[in-house]
Amino acid sequence: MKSKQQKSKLILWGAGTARTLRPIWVAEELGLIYKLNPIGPRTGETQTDQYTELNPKQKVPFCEDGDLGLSETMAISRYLINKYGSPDTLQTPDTIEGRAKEDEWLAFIYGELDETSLYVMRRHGALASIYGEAPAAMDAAEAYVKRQLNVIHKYMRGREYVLNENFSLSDIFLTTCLNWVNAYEIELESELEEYRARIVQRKAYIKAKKVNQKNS
Ligand SMILES: N[C@@H](CCC(=O)N[C@@H](CS)C(=O)NCC(=O)O)C(=O)O
Repeated sequence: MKSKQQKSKLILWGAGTARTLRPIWVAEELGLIYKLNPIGPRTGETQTDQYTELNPKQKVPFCEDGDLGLSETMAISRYLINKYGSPDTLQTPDTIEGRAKEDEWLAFIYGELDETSLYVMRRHGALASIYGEAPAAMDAAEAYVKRQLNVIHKYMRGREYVLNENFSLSDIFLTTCLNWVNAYEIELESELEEYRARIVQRKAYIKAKKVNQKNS
């Protein structure tokens, strides 16, 4: 595979979570050479002076590429695609309208499914000893997940990928969220489960999943 990457200066930080999987998956789709520092959240590894200097948010994932340091799953993934993507691998849509549709779905999947509902369930479920018990928030977040899934289910009917004919970053975000939904044993409509099951057969996903397990 022809790659725009000359010499590997790419370092990805973080492993073991749905969010750390995303930039690793993107890097695998792009065929990039990278070093993974598989630090995990809540292990103390994000709190060291060295890491805090790199990422004052003390969170994973984080990416270094030469002089550039980047946090935020979406920013890292988009950067890698914009810098190293190609028509053979992954690309940002090339029209303003296409990019707007990608923004729309990424914002919806990340904002509504990930942060507003699935992560709330994680914080007040498995991580309740840190973030506190909140049964009402858990119930509301689960109901909210189901509402967002209904929207996605209707939209995805008859579609191969989120953005029409091309596999894109939106599919990476959606699939990682659908995996998360499965892990919480929330029922998925059969079309969405079929979509998820199809996407997770991608070679790059299988490799990324293995790499991301390093620290879990
Ligand atoms: N908005 C950030 C969220 C990153 C995030 O919250 N990461 C979690 C792991 S999934 C973390 O590092 N938690 C450690 C902490 O909050 O101390 C992104 O999308 O990258």
